Formats: sequence, structure tokens, C-alpha cells
Amino acid sequence: MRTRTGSFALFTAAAILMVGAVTARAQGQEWQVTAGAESRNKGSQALAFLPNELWIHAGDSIRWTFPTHERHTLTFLRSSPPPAQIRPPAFGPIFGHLVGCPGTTPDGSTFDGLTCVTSDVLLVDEGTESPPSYSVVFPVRGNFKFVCLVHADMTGVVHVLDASEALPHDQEFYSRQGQRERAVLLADAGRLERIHGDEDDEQSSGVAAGIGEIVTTTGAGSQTASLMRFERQTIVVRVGDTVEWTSLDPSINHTVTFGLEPDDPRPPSANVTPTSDGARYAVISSPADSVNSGFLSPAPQDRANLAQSAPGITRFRVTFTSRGTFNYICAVHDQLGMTGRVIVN
Ligand SMILES: [Cu+2]
Repeated sequence: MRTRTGSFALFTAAAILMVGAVTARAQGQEWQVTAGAESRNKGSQALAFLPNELWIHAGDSIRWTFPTHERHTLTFLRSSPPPAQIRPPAFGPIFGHLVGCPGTTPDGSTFDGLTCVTSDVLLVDEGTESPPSYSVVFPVRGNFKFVCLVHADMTGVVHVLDASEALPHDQEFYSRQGQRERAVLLADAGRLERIHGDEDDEQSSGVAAGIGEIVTTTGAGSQTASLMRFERQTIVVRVGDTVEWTSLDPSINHTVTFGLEPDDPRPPSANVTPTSDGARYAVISSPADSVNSGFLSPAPQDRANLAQSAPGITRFRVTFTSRGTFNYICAVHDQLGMTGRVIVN
């Protein structure tokens, strides 16, 4: 009985200490920002942290909300002191499953500059009312870069200052800035659609498989405006014609996928062959054929002191040898409405 009382007292003391610790942490401010934005039809996507540069105090936390149907992560990799962490590929052997740090860290994780913190892939789920969110606590001073592991040109920086230093902006400033950048990036993506639409040549058999541009709106790195659409959505050709798809996005991967959608859309299907000019090629003879281009991807950006990368594979050509209507999707972005149709007369 005494022992139990004693341990109960200890437990009570520990509980009071813990409450004290929680209270101390709760005194830090929680900042609110968003990761990504989209147009109502989901075709225009801002692949961007909005905003992507913040100044906060040590002990503060930041909560990112993910309001889009495109997937993103919020990730802090270790950059300094050395050794810097090697950026992992977004997905491992199973497509859609994040490699992460490796693995993910829970909502409310603490980033001290040394140990990687990452959310899982987060996106709006049609079945739920509110978008997912993820928060990180910053106990130590420093300047920390953050990234989305899915999108190469979606980065930001947090400046964590000493409590005695003045912060340059308040929450209202960041909310306004995020709204402004959202509007600019989505307008950019919409403009890409119109520019391309104006250039439409009815005689051409070319289709853009996504169009994008990297935009820098702050001093903290890059944001991307991407149009997740095939332009033209419907193309009409004749038997024997070859249609060419070209990805015009500098930052992300798309596919051209006919028939059954493969579990892993990254590699081309076995009936796709490389061409001498670095594109990929297939022949489709029936609307029942299954053909996957594999990822159409830009080459990584060129930087000094990095290994030279091979050219990206950005083009896919298909010759149609029978009449019919051939529907296809981008296996990565069909949930955003990225689908198309070839009508062969
Ligand atoms: Cu796509």
C-alpha cells in the first residue's frame, strides 16, 4: 500500500511536470500557412508553399494545410552541419508509398535541424470535409529549408530567430501573401492554357502532355504553376497517322496511358520501344490495347559540381493502325481530370 501511494505521488509529480512542459510549449505561436492550391476544375495547380518564407521565434510551430487533390509532402531534410542528407526519391518500390526520412514523422514533430521530419503524402480526400494538415515545432534558432518530396521545384525557408529578436511580419501578412501568390500562380497556369490554345493548329498531330513553369515569387526558392491537362483534349487523325505527346512541364512527371492502368506507371509497358531521337514509340491497333508511355520527365536542372544528367524523356509517339475512339489518361494526374481522347477516322 505504501509503495503504491509512493508511486502515485511520483506519478502525480511527473504529471505536473509534464503539464508544465506542455504549457511552456503552448506559449509558442502556431503559424498557419498552406501547401498547394488548385483551380475549381483541379486543372491548374500551384505546386508551391504559400507563402514559402517565414520568420518565427524559437519555440513556435507552423501548421501547413493541404487543400488540393494533387499530393504534396512537407519535409525538412538535414542540410547542415555536414553530412547533408541525400534527397530520397518520392516513392520507393511501391508507387505512391513515400520513402521519406525513411518513413514519416507524426503531426507535431520537432525539427532541430539535425533529424529529418516529414509528413506523409497529403491531399484532399473526397470523403472528408476538411483538408489534412501537418505541424512542426522549431525549438532552436537557424535557417531551415523545406521541400515537397513529390515536386522538385516546390521549396521554402523558415528563419527561426531568438525570442528577443523582432519578427518582420505577422500572421495576417502571411495569410495575405499566401492568397496573393495563390492567385498569381493559378492565373499563370490558366494563361499557359490560353497561350497554348491560341497556337492550336488543327492540322498538327501534336498534343501537350501538361504545361508548366517554375516561378520564383520570394527569396526562399521556387514555386511552380502547372496545367494538368492534355492540350488538345480530343485530337482527330486518320488511320496510319502518328500522334506525338510532349510534356511541357519543367518540373513534374506525366504519362500517356491507354487501356489498363498499371500499378506502377513509372516504367513504359513492354510494347513501348525507345526511338533513336530519345523519345518512346508504340503502335495501337485496337481500342482494347493497353499501352503506357512510362514517366515523361524533364531532365533534372543543371547545377555545378553535380553529375551531368541525361536528357529527359519528354516525347511519346503512337501510330494508330485502326479506326476507333481511343481514350487515355495520365496515370499520375487522372484524379485531377487529366484525360484525353484520340479519334481515328
Ligand atoms: Cu500528369
